[in-house]
Amino acid sequence: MGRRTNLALLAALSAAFATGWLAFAYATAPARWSLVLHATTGFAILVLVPWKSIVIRRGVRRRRPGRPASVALGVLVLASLLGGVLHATGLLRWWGAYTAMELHVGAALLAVPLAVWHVLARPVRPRRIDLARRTLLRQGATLAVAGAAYGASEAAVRLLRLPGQERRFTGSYEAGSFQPELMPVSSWMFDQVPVLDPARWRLRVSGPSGVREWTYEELMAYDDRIRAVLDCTGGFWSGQDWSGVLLSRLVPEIGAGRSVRIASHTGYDRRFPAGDLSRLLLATRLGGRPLSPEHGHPGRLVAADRRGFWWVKWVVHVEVEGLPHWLQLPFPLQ
Ligand code: HEM
Ligand code: HEM
Ligand SMILES: Nc1nc2c(c(=O)[nH]1)N[C@H]1C(S)=C(S)[C@@H](COP(=O)(O)O)O[C@H]1N2
Ligand SMILES: [Mo]
Repeated sequence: MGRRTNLALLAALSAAFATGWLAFAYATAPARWSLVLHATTGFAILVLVPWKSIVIRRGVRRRRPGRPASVALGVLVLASLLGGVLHATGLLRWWGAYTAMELHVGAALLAVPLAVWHVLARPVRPRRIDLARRTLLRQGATLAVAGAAYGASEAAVRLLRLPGQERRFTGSYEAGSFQPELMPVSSWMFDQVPVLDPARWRLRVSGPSGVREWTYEELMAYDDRIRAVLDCTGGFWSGQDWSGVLLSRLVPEIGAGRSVRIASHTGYDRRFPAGDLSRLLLATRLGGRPLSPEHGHPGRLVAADRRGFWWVKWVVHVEVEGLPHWLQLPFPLQ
């Protein structure tokens, strides 16, 4: 019994972790489906709590070494669950300088090494009987109860008109749309805002056909416009009017299979497929005004339909490469 509870917990925990990141990878419909699975597997952990508490009581009596680490794991998983629910309901969206979503993901990340240790230090061997019909039915029932709990939580958010009803399909909340001075400023993790001198700044465009350096003034002469939503994985979205120059004007025709790496002054970078160039804007203006340092002055990328972490700020380099675009970490490290 305890064994199967632990295995079910392992499955739910892994699924919640994977689907959370999957949702972060999209700014389109798959984000919604990932989040339905995510919330369901997240709630499944709560459904398993009564059974797990039996395992815990037994384990605590045995006084196994490393018990504080198991307790810390419990605290972090519960903190993550709480952060997720606070974000989704909108009951508490900020905790000091951090959003509930940042705490949600931060606690989950901290829990990973403890969870790996816990499973290695208290191994549970799967048995053939775990695939028996009765067991699968029980796991299915756990998922069904979790799904119902999620459905009920979404219904409650609407019925009680909690702020969560305003969320976009990615779970993000609107902030400062078409009011650039109210648009939140965000970094993926640790990047600091550099202040760059536009007179000395250059945009270096390089590829097989050579290198061309553009000045700020030259780029400001363009007025390609895009209205787009920046949807930050930190939990906010903001619609704005951006203008600047489409990358397809700066980069000569390149074959499919090639990719374009957009790099920041800070070293932060993302790689895009060649086919995206005509939809990627190197923005020099937000709402008709030059960018502020925080929003990427002198130039930042606008990548409509991609999550905020693709919108590289303080761009200094556009580099055509022979590498396929998917040959990069799915998320930045900086
Ligand atoms: C949400 C995730 C989990 C939390 C918060 C958690 C927490 C705990 C705690 C507090 C204990 C009792 C103290 C101790 O023995 O250190 C414990 C025991 C145990 N856990 Fe977990 N656990 C989790 C998931 C898992 C998973 C995924 C497995 C294995 C696949 C597992 C296997 C065990 C085992 C075998 C014991 C010892 C039972 C005994 O000695 O009688 N746990 N867990
Ligand atoms: C310990 C692992 C995790 C658990 C147990 C968990 C569980 C949950 C729960 C219960 C919710 C609330 C759902 C609702 O009430 O609608 C939630 C929301 C959310 N989680 Fe997680 N989560 C975990 C890790 C992650 C990670 C690693 C990410 C992203 C990388 C993530 C992204 C999200 C997002 C975007 C939401 C908001 C969904 C919405 O507002 O509709 N989660 N999570
Ligand atoms: N160089 C650089 N560009 C970056 C980031 C970063 O950390 N470094 N963060 C990204 C993330 S996660 C988001 S959501 C947007 C935020 O843009 P904003 O500050 O203009 O709202 O910038 C993106 N561009
Ligand atoms: Mo972000």
